Amino acid sequence: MPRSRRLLCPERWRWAAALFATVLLAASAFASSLHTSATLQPGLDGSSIAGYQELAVDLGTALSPVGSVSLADPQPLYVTSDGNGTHTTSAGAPVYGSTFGVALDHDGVADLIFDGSIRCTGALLAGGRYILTAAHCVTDSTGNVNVTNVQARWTLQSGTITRQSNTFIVHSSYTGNATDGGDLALIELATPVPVDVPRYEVYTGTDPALLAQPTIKVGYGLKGYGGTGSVAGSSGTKRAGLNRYEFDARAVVRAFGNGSNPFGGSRLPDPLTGLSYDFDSGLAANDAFGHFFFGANDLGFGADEVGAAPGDSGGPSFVLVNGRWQILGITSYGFGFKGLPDANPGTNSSWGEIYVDTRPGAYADFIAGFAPEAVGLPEPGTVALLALAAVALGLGSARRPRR
Ligand SMILES: [Ca+2]
Ligand SMILES: [Ca+2]
Repeated sequence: MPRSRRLLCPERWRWAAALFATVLLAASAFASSLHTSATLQPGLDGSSIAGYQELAVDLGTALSPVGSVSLADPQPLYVTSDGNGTHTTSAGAPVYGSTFGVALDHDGVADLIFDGSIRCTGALLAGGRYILTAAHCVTDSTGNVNVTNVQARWTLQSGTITRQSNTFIVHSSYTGNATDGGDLALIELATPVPVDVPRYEVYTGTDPALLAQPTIKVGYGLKGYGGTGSVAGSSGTKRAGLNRYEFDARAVVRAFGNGSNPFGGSRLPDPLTGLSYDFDSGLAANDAFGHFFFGANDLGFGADEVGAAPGDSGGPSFVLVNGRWQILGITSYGFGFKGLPDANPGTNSSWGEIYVDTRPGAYADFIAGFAPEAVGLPEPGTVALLALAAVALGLGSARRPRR
């Protein structure tokens, strides 16, 4: 008889194992609560959500073709912008607690610098070994990895933590054109970052009402003002603001392409692999969805409204799910127009533009292969320990003959 099973037979070992399992579960519960019990602090602006109403994301593909529209070229985006230089964040100061009742601890959102020069944003996933970002941050236009190194930086109240990595895992469906969908990648870290860096889970559900909840977008991209757009050379400061998804990206791309991809892509994105939002000024004239799609009139979050700009790419949009902030989208690309509703014609992160985020929950199986804890599955080590504890408690098939 194997020694391990013999050891587990006596009753005293069962009690010891039960105690061990209890301590294990308690420790695990404590660990997972560390980042949700942060002291609530005032939100960035603390202002109310202007014009917020309960909506559902339109999950259908029934948007009418928009006909002939002068689209500005899409731009793979890299951060978040709004009023010029506003919405900055501070380490150790969770945001929007007064708005949502639960503040977002954004300290786990990393500033990513590839090969010393290209900036994107990423979110540390539960488990502490992987950073979720956009595929276009690490690939060329054919989808092949074209960077060799990244420095990830998290700024905490206690100081700055950096990690280098040269391991990039791009989703196999990514073609190199963000408008095709599949724009997500993982950065693998050789060692987990310290547990005082917050880490996040991905929302894997598709409840239309939840997909349409206000999201907090976080990124290190260019600053700017919605009336004019982004300001070159101004990235590197972490900002956070609000927006909300209104449509499945497939429906939007299809409508603007009158049935096919209008951006030089090779396909329409798969259903619900992306989500789309517009950047509202609060005026009907700049309401992009309201302009093109009958009934889609929503004027945004007023001073809290943000759009994405270069440097925000890969950055997370968080949604509140049962009291926890989870990642609903990651910044992928946007496009403007050569006239209204675009406040400053061209794709330049001005009001009246439309953006598309990847929905990582659509790629839960991919993520689970690396960071299972991030999609609600126990990490492998925990599975092994819990299985051991279950066997110890006599819950396992201890009498099953060994092969
Ligand atoms: Ca709108
Ligand atoms: Ca524009």
